[in-house]
Amino acid sequence: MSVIKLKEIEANFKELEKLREHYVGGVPIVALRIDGRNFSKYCRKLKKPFDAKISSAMDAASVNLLKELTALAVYTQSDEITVFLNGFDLMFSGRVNKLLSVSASIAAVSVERHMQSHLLPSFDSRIALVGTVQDMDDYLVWRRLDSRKNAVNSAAHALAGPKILLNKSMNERFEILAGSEFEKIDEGDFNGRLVQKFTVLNEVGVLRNKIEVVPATQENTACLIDRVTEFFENFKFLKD
Ligand SMILES: Nc1nc2c(ncn2[C@@H]2O[C@H](COP(=O)(O)OP(=O)(O)OP(=O)(O)O)[C@@H](O)[C@H]2O)c(=O)[nH]1
Ligand SMILES: [Mg+2]
Repeated sequence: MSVIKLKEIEANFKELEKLREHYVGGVPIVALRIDGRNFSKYCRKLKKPFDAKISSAMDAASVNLLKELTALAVYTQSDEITVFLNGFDLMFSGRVNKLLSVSASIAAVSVERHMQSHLLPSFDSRIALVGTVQDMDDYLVWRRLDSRKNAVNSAAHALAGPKILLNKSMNERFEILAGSEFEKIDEGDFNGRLVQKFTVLNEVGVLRNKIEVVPATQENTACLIDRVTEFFENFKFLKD
């Protein structure tokens, strides 16, 4: 094949790839939501309803995503992770394909490195232009409610089994937990967890980054939203 023909082929396929390339950005908050694929199978041998090892694997994956994607914050519950990004300063110039594929692969490698299951976990990843910091607050309300629903369902399922739960409302499922070891579900399992980065002064007066994983309680979520609001005030100031 001639060099000219090869160049033509290359240009053609590059153009076809470019047609499927999309870019995002232009709003304060962009979110990547990454979810374990078929995790009911991956977690089959784990403790029900809450397994500390898979939770810490999800936390480790969240920390890696926060670092690798220079995220504002990360939220995790069950087999899902939401990465909140600064929509004005996105990696890969906001290329959707890159953001989705890189985030899903970081999650899969991090989880398996922690679990050492010798299985093959994978994740899907989706992207949303969330909008303002207020919208990020609403997004967290939505995911935290989903976490509570998941937690109550899993605990009731582990206690009573699927047959008894048939046609039971959320409140009735909650009632099943009364008097059991799940009457008071751990805050991190109930609400999910927030992963956040702080800048702190160390003993010798040098600024250092510190990463913290905390339960996504109402109070911790409100603190995070305040911090992100402050971040954007300073970010605007730096840009002006
Ligand atoms: N045993 C155990 N399983 C867990 C734990 N956390 C998450 N899981 C499993 O992960 C699943 C997550 O739910 P989904 O994401 O809806 O289900 P999925 O099987 O991953 O299905 P797809 O996401 O559609 O591929 C739960 O149904 C559980 O089976 C845990 O702490 N212990
Ligand atoms: Mg899943």
